[in-house]
Amino acid sequence: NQAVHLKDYAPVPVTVTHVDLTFRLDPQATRVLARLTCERRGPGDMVLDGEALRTIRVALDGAEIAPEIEGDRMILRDAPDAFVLETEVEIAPERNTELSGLYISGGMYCTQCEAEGFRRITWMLDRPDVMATYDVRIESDLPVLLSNGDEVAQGVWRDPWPKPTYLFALVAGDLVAEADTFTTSEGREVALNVWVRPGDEGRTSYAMDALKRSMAWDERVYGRAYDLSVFNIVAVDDFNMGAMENKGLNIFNSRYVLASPETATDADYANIERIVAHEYFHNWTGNRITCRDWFQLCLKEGLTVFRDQQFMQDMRSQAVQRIGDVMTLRARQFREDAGPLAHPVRPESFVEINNFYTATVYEKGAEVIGMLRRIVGAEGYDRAVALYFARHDGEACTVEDWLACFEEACDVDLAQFKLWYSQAGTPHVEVRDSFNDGLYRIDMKQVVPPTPGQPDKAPMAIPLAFGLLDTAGNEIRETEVHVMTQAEEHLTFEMAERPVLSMLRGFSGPVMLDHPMEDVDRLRLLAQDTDPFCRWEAGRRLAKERLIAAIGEDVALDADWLDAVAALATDATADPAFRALALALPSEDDLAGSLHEAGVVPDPDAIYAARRHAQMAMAERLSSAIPALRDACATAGQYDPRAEDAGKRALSATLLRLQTFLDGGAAARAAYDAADNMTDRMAAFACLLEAGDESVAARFESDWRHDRLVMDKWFAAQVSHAAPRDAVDVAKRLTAHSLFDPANPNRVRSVLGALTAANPAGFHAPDGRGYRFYADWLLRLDGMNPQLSARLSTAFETWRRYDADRQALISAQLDRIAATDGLSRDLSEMIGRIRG
Ligand code: B3K
Ligand code: ZN
Repeated sequence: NQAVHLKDYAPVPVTVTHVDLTFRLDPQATRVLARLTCERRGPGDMVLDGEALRTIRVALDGAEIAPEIEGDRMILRDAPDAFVLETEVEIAPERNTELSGLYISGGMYCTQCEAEGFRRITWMLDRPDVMATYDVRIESDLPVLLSNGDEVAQGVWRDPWPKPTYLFALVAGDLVAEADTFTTSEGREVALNVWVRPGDEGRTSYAMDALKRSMAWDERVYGRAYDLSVFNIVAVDDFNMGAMENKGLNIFNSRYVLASPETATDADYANIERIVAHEYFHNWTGNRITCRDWFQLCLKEGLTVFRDQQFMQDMRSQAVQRIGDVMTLRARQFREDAGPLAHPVRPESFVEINNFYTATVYEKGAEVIGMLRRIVGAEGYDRAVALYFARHDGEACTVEDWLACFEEACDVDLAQFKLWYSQAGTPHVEVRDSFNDGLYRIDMKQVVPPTPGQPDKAPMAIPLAFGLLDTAGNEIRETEVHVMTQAEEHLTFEMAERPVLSMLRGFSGPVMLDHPMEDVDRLRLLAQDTDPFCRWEAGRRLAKERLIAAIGEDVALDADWLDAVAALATDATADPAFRALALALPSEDDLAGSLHEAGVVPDPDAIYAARRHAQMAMAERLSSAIPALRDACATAGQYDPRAEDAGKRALSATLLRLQTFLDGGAAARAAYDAADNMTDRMAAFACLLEAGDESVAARFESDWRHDRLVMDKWFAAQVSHAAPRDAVDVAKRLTAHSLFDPANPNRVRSVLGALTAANPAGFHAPDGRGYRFYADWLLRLDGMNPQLSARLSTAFETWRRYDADRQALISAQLDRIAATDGLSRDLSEMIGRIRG
């Protein structure tokens, strides 16, 4: 298992400019005939990639040749300057359990080629800097035959836009579509289709609506219009990730397409909106301008996540969206950055590239774009991005190409800023402020912690947005951005009285802020800050301090804090979605991470107990108000997935959770019976599971057995809301359920992912049974689907946080996995990095 290094990048000596493919589809023996139009660009051998192919014939300019094949490579020596290489191979889509390349899901053929799946379809230069036009012919009796580009005849497709292999797609099946059209700003009529299996046709309208809004938004905000006459989306049940941006033929995990009020929650609707937008936006940031090599992955992913976040802020509430994005960043990326899997936004080496589709590349990559925009301003950003599109359309680019557009368009020097791409680890920013004799002083210090392979770090360029309030809560200095570049800096201001500092407004940089503050000042920010992120953050800090103080102790929670919580909960002028966020306590994993940062070994059971204790105190404080508050959250008329009603349902669900602490589930039972949509039903279901209701799971199952996506929720909820001492047994029992299917990644994640992500006290059972159960499954899954086992293995990335006994138990499981014969490249790289 050889590592690939960024520094070794070299362009290909012979490239492919056009690909002509014919597929004779068969589940066991699909024939793929390829004609590659090749051109020499420099001296050297042509080395093609192929994996799990049965090679039948190879010909150069029509003459059959005996190819030199070494493992997964075919080497062509002394190739002429221009030639056509023909190959014929056989593959077995039905046996493809890795879900990479061409496979079958729910009776339909589909493909997943990013990052290196195309080589499992045919011999090719399977790398993103080789961009070719494609002609595709699909031979099959199936009624719907799709590929990239425009349809020339039934089953015959031509993609005029040069693209790398990873954007290739093919779908064939018995499918039905919701069809619509969109006319671009350039006057192009585009046929839009969302393809699903018969039976699912009533559940596509939200995805279609999101697609049309995405197309309009990208024209309006980025000036980018669509460039083909058709845009197809296909929903498949078995999929390793969320979705894939193949040119003109996006393939989606069905959970991010299908929605109806009865079957999907508000969170599902929001995810559909965001992911449809994300994949669509890739058409320009990823497809038209792609990555030179896989080290540049953040060039398309960080930027496209940033764009989908902007889109969601425009479609929904800016404040709520930003807070949610920061919560995700902290929960996934800060966690990654603090452990053995920490890596730069642009990694310098990898063994298996699929292991680097991470929160760091995606979410921190998006933060880096957001910081750039803050530094150069909105107009500068627009100029730089316009230059990027104009200069690099049709090219495979690097981070350097991207930054050069900013340096030229905005006349800035980004040499220090570039460290964000190469230095891993979350910077700690320490802020101390003081007031003396009319002078207010802010002292700032930054430290970037060591990460694997990077013991010493240089100071970063960190945009710190801040504002100042007076002690009555009025803003006396509006938001300004200070770009910190030194390890230590200070700012001074002349003022009549001591102000209250609102620091890191809008979460202006992906850093950990250490800014001690008196409770009264935090309470002021919570009540009055004009920056909604800092308002929420003040409440979160207060809650975290109290929870941490309560861990392992039986301390009463102070009235000031509970009063502030109650004031927010009952503030009818504030957005219900914001109130729901402000009432939610930091997660168990968040608390464990904070304790570890502070040098304290986290105890998962004590954290669980402290959170329950705080929730009980909140419930008691709010008890008399809850029924009226929940009534005020009632929505009028039909279920509407948009943010306004979703916010009311979110607040209502938060309150129902608290009420369950008081009434043992009586209100939740009524809510379950009354629910006319899946959001309310799942909220009540969770409460009832936590209250120990014995019959609700069976009732849910008999109502929804027939529905795969709803049953995923049923599996996940039971594990998530089990009492910690039962969680592993519940998970075990569910993996033995007749509807548990290890070949379906969604179903696997709904049990194994829920155990580690949503029930940490259960997973970390002191006797190690959670670790053993989990490791057994990683090994079993690895033989079928290495991308899935490798992804799931990240549950162990926090193992060094825990006590010596737990570390020994986990370490034994990691050793056992590492010692297993035939481990995939994916999982063995992950386990190696996690063990450190
Ligand atoms: N580009 C794909 C992710 C591919 C993951 C390959 N293991 C989806 C996305 O980010 O839009
Ligand atoms: Zn993406």
